[in-house]
Amino acid sequence: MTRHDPYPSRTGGRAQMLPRKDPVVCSTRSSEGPLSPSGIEAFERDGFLVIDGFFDPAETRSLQQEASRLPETLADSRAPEVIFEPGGGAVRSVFAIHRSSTTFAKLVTTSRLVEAVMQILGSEVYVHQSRINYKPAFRGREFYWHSDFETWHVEDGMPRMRAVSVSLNLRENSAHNGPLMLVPGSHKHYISCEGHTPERNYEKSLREQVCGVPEMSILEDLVERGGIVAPLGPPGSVVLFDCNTMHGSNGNITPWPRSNVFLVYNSVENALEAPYSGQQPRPEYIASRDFTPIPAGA
Ligand code: 6CS
Ligand code: FE
Repeated sequence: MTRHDPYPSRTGGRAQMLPRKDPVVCSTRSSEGPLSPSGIEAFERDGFLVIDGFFDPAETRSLQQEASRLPETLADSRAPEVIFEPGGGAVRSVFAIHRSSTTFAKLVTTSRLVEAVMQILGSEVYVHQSRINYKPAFRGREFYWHSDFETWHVEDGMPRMRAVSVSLNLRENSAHNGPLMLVPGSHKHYISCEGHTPERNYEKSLREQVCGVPEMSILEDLVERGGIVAPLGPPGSVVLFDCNTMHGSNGNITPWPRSNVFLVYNSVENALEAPYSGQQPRPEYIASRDFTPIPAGA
């Protein structure tokens, strides 16, 4: 029997905008946790919430140091978790940082972070993915517009929209160095993409995304409705965003790196299944299949 796909994409059909079928905030715990009612309301409406000064300067500095050290310890061994910029030697991303570093292992269990995510998702959570995006000075390339959920559904078998991403600034995000841009309200639509997923797509997509890219007329429509927001701010600020919020970022030709830590929490009630592409699952360092909940209050 073929499995019903609530969010078809890259199935050879035409690009289209479909309605979201899942709640953005699960009401069961939405009043219990560190987020205020207006914060929850903004997250539900816009698909993201910015919290300035979430980590203090000392905490952020130690995370920044660990982030600069990480590629040196891993790059020599040609670890697959280290992704390089297209056509260059600069490190673009390092994946599974909570597995290779005790500092980041501790970071993912930060209780006020986990509690905020649990408040939104209404259940216990586990870490689906973690990475640092370095967006290096002069050579950091763009991240084209995409919904993370579209990839996680098609390539990792994430069944429903019930995951939250955390982007933590390790460096100042200014208007110049390719800050994260989000489209408010876009999370309420599922953008089904054209084409089919090539085998081992991640070997290319993590450097430059070609597949799972929304059609331009649909992007135009989303931006006409919601506009574009680029939260700017000093190191230590955090953006919580829904797994289906349309986002991207420009390249960085400035002398200032725009590094950020990216952590994805998925509901334990939304554990990964077989990828909807029908292909082999992506490796564990990109999409974890260890669904052990993070202990609350760690
Ligand atoms: O393929 C992925 O899972 C990742 N790719 C992008 C461009 N963003 C989210 C996610 O980290
Ligand atoms: Fe993304």
